[in-house]
Amino acid sequence: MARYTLHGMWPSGPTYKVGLMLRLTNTPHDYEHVDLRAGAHKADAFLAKNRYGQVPVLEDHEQDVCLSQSSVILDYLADETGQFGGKDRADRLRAREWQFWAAGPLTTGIYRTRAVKLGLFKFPDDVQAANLQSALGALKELDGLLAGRTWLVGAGPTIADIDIYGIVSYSGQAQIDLQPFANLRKWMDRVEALPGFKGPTECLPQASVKAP
Ligand SMILES: N[C@@H](CCC(=O)N[C@@H](CS)C(=O)NCC(=O)O)C(=O)O
Repeated sequence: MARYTLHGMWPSGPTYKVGLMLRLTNTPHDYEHVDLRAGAHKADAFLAKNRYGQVPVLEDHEQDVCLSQSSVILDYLADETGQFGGKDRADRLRAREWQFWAAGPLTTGIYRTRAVKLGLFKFPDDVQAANLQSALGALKELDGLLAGRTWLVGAGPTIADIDIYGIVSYSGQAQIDLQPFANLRKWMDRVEALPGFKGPTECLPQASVKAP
């Protein structure tokens, strides 16, 4: 058995963030598909791993811990793998700032707009319009903050880049045009050039898989 098991579902953006981190750090792991449609995430066995009844969950069999919340999982894996954690504590705290920032209107705006476009959710028209405005406002802010920067924190890629890429990369499925955001598009190209990179539609298996 691999040290880690990622419990998730392939269309899930937060699961993708963790899958991407595991790929970029070349970390062997088992993958356990959680059938949300069948309610597997609300069954006692899953709730014992994650009280919130959501994917993703990362199980570390060596340390006997189960973690939820994709941003926390990335933080944990940065420590455990020694990769993408920044060069010092100040970098890590900056990365955490970005992750908390991204959990606001960027996440709500993009993921909810995408869910509507994919027919997974319905919102009243005014709520849908507000979600789109949230996404566009946050994307504009991000694009401005990326001016003159290669990565979000310091001189190299960190969990902040992986986390935020795992949100912004669903803009296409949300039918949000990134053309006006040139800094953002160049930064996305840099993330996509990292060794081991896989995009949101190819990173996660559609069924459970054991590590080779
Ligand atoms: N803040 C969480 C969000 C996780 C989340 O929303 N997961 C969704 C799938 S994308 C889920 O499990 N939804 C089922 C539910 O909430 O009942 C994270 O970043 O991990």
